[in-house]
Amino acid sequence: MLIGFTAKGQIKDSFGRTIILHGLNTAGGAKHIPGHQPWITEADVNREYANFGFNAVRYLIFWGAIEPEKDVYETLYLQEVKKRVEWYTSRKMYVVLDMHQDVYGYGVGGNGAPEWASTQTKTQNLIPDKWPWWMQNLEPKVKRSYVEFFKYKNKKDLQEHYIKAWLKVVDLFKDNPYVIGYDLMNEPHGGKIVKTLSGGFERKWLGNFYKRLIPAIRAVDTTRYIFFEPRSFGVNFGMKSHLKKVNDVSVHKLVYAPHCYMKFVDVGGDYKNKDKRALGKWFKRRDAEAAKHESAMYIGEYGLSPSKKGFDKYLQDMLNMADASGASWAYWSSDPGGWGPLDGNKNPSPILYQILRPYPWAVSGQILSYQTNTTTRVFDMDFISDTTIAENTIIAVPKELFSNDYKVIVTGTTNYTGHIDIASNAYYLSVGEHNIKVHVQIYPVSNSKNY
Ligand code: 9MR
Repeated sequence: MLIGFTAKGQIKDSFGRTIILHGLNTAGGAKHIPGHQPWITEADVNREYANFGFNAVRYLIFWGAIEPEKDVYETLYLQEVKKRVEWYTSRKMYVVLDMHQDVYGYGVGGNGAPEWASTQTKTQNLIPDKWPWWMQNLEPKVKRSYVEFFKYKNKKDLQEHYIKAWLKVVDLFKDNPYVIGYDLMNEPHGGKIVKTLSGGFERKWLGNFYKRLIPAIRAVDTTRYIFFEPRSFGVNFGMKSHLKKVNDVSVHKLVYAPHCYMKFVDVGGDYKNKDKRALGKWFKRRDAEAAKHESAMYIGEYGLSPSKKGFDKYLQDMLNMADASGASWAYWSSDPGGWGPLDGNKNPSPILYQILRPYPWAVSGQILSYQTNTTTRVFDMDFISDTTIAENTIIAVPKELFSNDYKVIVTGTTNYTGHIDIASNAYYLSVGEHNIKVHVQIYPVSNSKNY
């Protein structure tokens, strides 16, 4: 039994509605290209909103793109980010800004930190390219860069510049209510393997880094959510995180944002029963950690190749567990082809139909539970109404799945009005009775295209 999400924190929008985020990471392809912008056009964003029923994006940004030379800030880059962020927020989609990095940074063969933020060492490329990419974290020059950054003591300017880069971003978005939060650092890694795996990295270096970064952001923005991640190595697979309780400053608006990549995704074969058990364990651990941090949970990344046997079953199990936990999520990633929900020609891939499902986009009240029956595609949700919130409750109903209309049954009250929003295909519901338990059921009509 997972810890119900009412026992953890919740994400609320500016109207006080409880929101669940479903969307894509956009985009891995931005890491190494000039300009560092993702592949998307505004029409692609609109398709996510109108056809796929996504209400959110995890948008990748890079310290190295913001401050490519020490003390030189690329305002053009930030303006281009802003333009694209507004493609989402003008549609009332929520944006999580993710300060991305893998393998530390550009100076040591990774992405994220600017070149100037690494000490070059003579040791070069001991790790073969054919190994999983994250094994590059074992390169001595990569390890040393992480240690210099997180140890702080001797190279304080690294973290100070990282914080300053964040503040440039915060300054740009702090008045946009649909920018829901800042994901402080993608997949933090401690460099030293033993220190990382045994918990020392999270307990000291990472925790202390958050203690510097969170107050710096709060000094200028007390409204956005701050998304923070545990270490990635091992925790992505389901190991325990050692991060001490993370505290906010003056407000409590934190979201726990771990990633889920089970071993079979990264280094194993097909999806089997034992993987389902491991997945269950991942959720149990992450749920307990979210409760400890008094934070809602956002699975900032999960994903796999559709060529893996059992990928569909895996995604169903994964998303059923996410619904049971009340966790928000972002699929890795939107990049067309490969793992993407769209193929290289931007046509739906088999991934798309597994990750689309109805969900509570925004609820005027307290969500008690929601789930989708993956065989019948029937969606059920219970919530307690709150009429002090004037905005509609919105339930996402992806048009790509429920193309020829759908039916809704509301029980628990007769005092309500509801309609289907033409632009998004979502169901808009307004309940007139306060503090009562409302049940909503949504089911596709029999001739729906993909049903
Ligand atoms: O999918 C990405 C792969 O193509 C890249 O080679 C790799 C290194 O840049 O990054 C992969 O994306 C990862 C993301 O950046 C962080 N979390 C895990 C993702 C999948 O491995």
